[in-house]
Order: sequence, then C-alpha cells, then structure tokens
Amino acid sequence: MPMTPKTLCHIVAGPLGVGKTSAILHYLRDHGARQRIGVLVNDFGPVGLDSTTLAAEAPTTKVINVPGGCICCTMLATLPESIGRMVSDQALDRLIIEPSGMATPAKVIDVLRQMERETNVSLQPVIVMLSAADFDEETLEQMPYYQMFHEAADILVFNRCDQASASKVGRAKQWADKLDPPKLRVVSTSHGQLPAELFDLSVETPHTHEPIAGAHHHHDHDPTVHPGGFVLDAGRVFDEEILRANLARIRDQGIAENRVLRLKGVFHTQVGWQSIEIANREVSMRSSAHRRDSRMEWLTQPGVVDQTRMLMEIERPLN
Ligand SMILES: Nc1nc2c(ncn2[C@@H]2O[C@H](COP(=O)(O)OP(=O)(O)O)[C@@H](O)[C@H]2O)c(=O)[nH]1
Ligand SMILES: [Mg+2]
Repeated sequence: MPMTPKTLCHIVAGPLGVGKTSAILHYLRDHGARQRIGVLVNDFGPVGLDSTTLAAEAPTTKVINVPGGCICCTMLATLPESIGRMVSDQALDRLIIEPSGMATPAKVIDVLRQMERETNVSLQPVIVMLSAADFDEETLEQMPYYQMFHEAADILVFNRCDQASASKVGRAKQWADKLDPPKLRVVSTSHGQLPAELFDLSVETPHTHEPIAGAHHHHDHDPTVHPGGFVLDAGRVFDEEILRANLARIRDQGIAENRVLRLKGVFHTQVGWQSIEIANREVSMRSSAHRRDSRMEWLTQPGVVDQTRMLMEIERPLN
C-alpha cells in the first residue's frame, strides 16, 4: 500500500487574547508560500473575525472557521469531520488548529489522537501560549482554567513579553522550567513571534521503558535513597482501579524490603488521564490535562526499585 504523506497537525492553544492568531499569522507569513497549510480557527463569537483576518493576510492558506462557541463543547462532535475533509481535500502538509480561549485543549487533543488512528494526521507537540505580562504563579497553579492550559502543553510560550518586566519574564521561565513533567521547550516572545523550529519538534514516543533523563540527579545526599522512573507511550492504557489499589498497597507495604518515600506520575487510564502522587503517606489521584506520555518517578529506601519491577507492581492484577 502506498504511504500517504502525513499531515502534521499543530494545536496552538491558550487563554483569550494571549496571541494565538498572531502566532499563526507569523508562521504563515514565513512559511505559507512554501507549504500547503490549512488553518482551523474556532472563534467564540458568531462572526469569525480570526478566520477573516487569517484569510485576508494569508491568501494561499485554506482557512476554515468553526464559529459559535468553542471546539471543546459545541463543535467537538463535528471536529473530526471538519479536519478529515480539510486533510483529504487539500492534501495538506500542515494543519494548524486554534481552539478558542474557552476550549479545553485536552479534549481537542483526544479528538486528534483518535484521528491519528483513522487518518494520516500526525499530532505534533502541543503549543500553549500564556501571557508573560499576566504571569502569576498562584493563578497558574490554582485556577483550573489556567491549569488545563499549561498541563496540556508540550511547548510553553510566554507571549506579551514587551508588556512584562525582564524580572517577570525571568520568573515565568523559572516557574515553567520546574514543571513536572518537563516541557519540551519553554520560550518567551512578543507578538506571537514563535521560533519556527517549534513547528518541527517531535515528541519521542518511546516503546520501551526509558529512564527519565536526569532522574538520578534528584536524590539528596543520602546514599540509601534511590530514584527511579519510566516514560511510556501515550497509547498504552492503564486500569485506573488497579493503579489506585496498587498505589495504596505500595504506600502501606513498600516494595519488597523497600519503602516508597515519594512517587508521582501521570497515566493514561481507561477513565482518562490521571495525575497520581504518593506524598506524606497519602495517595492522591486527580484528572490531568497532560497528554504526551505516561510517566512516573519515585524514591525508594534503602534499595533500588527498577522500572520493570515498579511496572509489575502497579499493574499487578487484583484478586
Ligand atoms: N502588546 C502586545 N500585543 C499583542 C501581543 N501578541 C498579540 N497582541 C495583540 O493582542 C490582541 C490579541 O491577539 P490575538 O493574536 O488575536 O490573540 P488570540 O485571542 O489568542 O488569538 C491583538 O490585538 C494582537 O495584536 C504581544 O506580544 N504584545
Ligand atoms: Mg484568535
């Protein structure tokens, strides 16, 4: 069977007015003439101003507007059809999707993941834009509206740096560099001038267990405390009930002779993506907007627990 070339699909998400359309326009100005690019914009209003601007400024680009509300609610059901039609009619090199600032990016990602199985689209690292001018650690960490954006990001862009002090931009980047799981890139810019290389990055989807890079740098100087970790393909789906029960057992009983001092991860489960943690002898689980891969890291004492053993422990069937 002949291989159809993949249509690289980019999601550019972020709060209302952060600079998403500006970023897409910037990319189109530099690359629109050399590639066949389609843009799917989703204005929250009925008029579709973004698509009008885009169509006017990038005449060689095929722009589709999904009007009236956000992709995540009203349009979610018809999104596969719009994308499918756009990809097959236009034989696109790239498709850029701008969900409205009201949309839940994770839901759009889920649609795209499903479409990857059925069509030739290939979802590229998700770009999320935040405002450097409005940077506030507490808001980003505690308000669900902002959480859903930075959690879903593979690439985090702080835009509006022209309106922020250098120290604020510095704090924003410092905060982003500490996020867990780490982002592929954290960049700061103004007026949506994203470095073009952001559109050429790919998410490595490991099919074997991989130690998390740098995991062994996390331990303090106690030689009896040992870190471990793994990253697994997003396509692997875990059983939430089994995961939860095994985490509780691991918290109470440890693994073999080892105590689990700390453990955290994100998992693709049959009931969605879950962020999990063992901290202060409590197990917690909550839904996460992270979509890139399942991963976990831990600290054990006094011995090492390797990836294979840990995976066996968290997937151990219930009796
Ligand atoms: N000062 C400043 N204005 C910006 C910047 N990025 C975008 N804008 C302006 O902010 C408004 C909203 O930008 P837009 O790209 O439409 O945001 P969207 O709602 O995320 O698509 C527009 O008037 C842009 O020209 C920036 O970095 N600095
Ligand atoms: Mg816009």
